[in-house]
Amino acid sequence: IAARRTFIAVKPDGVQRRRVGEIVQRFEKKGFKLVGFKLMQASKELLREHYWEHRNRPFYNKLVSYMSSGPVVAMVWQGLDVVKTGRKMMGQTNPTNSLPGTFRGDFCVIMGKNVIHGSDSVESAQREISLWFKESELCEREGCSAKWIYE
Ligand code: DAT
Ligand code: MG
Repeated sequence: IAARRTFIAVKPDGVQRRRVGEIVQRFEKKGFKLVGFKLMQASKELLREHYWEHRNRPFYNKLVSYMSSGPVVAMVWQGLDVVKTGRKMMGQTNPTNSLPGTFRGDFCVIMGKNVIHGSDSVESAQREISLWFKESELCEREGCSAKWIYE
């Protein structure tokens, strides 16, 4: 079941620009299940760890500052192939290359303020979920609509 979970975060610009509702709505409409959700001011320490793979990139410090410039909404979504589909729903890293219909294609213009984060693989999803959430904060439950979404 862990392979069916992804970590999604609405970045500070997305929260300030009131895109939380629509992002949640699109994941819900698609058929994914919300199992974790919190509004929080992320510490630089957490963000440095979160973006550890980019630690040697020139944009790393700016990225960590941007991500700590206001609260983020951290979420865990569950469903079949949710990591891959979540990335498709997000669009490309650079909003210029993101198609309309994707969050980045619809909501933003530059890479440095690209509204949303989503795990890029099942392994990063597992790492990011355990970094941002305690096990007790995740609500596993039987979804009443599952039989209408899955065979
Ligand atoms: P993604 O968020 O699509 O997974 P990533 O993991 O490669 O992209 O990079 C993390 C974030 O860092 C990305 O959302 C925006 C920023 N970023 C990436 N590449 C950048 C670059 N070349 N210049 C400035 N910011 C960049
Ligand atoms: Mg990434």
